[in-house]
Amino acid sequence: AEIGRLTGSIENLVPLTSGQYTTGSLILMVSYGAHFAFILYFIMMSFQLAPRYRIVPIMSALVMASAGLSLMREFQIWDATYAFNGSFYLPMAEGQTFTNAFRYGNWTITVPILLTQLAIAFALPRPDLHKRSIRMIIPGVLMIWTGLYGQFGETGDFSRLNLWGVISTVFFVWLIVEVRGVISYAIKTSPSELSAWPKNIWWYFLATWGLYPIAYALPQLGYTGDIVVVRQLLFSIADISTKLVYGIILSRYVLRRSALEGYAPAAEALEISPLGAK
Ligand code: RET
Repeated sequence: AEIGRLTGSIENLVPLTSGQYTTGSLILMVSYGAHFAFILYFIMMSFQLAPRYRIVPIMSALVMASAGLSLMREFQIWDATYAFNGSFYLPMAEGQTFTNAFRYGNWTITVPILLTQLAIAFALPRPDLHKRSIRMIIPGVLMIWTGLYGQFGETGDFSRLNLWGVISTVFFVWLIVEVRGVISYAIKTSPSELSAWPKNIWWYFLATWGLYPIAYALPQLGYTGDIVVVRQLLFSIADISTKLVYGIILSRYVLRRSALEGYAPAAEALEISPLGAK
């Protein structure tokens, strides 16, 4: 257990029952499977959109590939970390350790994409698009890196976890203010039929991005197998919500917007048979 503490992940400290081990494997497997499956969905979706919005689902496809690979890696190290001793799954039995740090590394790629995607979906004009995106990306990346550093403290006395958690939260609040700026622009400029969308996306953003700090803080409730599994579950729910479902929502928004702005997709996309059309 002393060596486990040095690894900075509670996964390396507690034995799991076979139910907990299998549930953890399942959660990670479903997560990467879902992300990979939706790559194709988002690519196909792009064909239905006006050219200026096509990049929105394409960015989701990139996020799916990147997150899918990272989650597959988490699945593999989960698998390699635990060894069955006849009654329990013991961590580090073969010297392999678990870490959630790869997740944070992956967010460094996906979070800037997700934020830029929002600004493009809401059709910010050029100079604003760049300025606003960068203003969201800077606090976003600082939030992740301070949290990455802090999460190694989850096996200590929690002072490092909490200090860097608070610093990261300051950047999160700054990010929220910047995102609100983009949402306010979208409320003003969305076609009136779609004016409810930015407001709903705002609440959806807060509810789903807010799951990550809960997962970060969870080890403070105790070093138990249930906490280990519940945290992987929370991360997975958050991942599927902030990337996959978020991508679907933004794609649906730009699909409607394409139509309202006069874009007519090709006949086959509307499922009109060339023979039936007069
Ligand atoms: C940390 C550290 C503790 C404090 C806060 C955090 C916030 C993390 C967030 C992450 C979002 C990640 C996304 C990934 C998608 O690929 C870093 C856990 C506030 C909000 C959306």
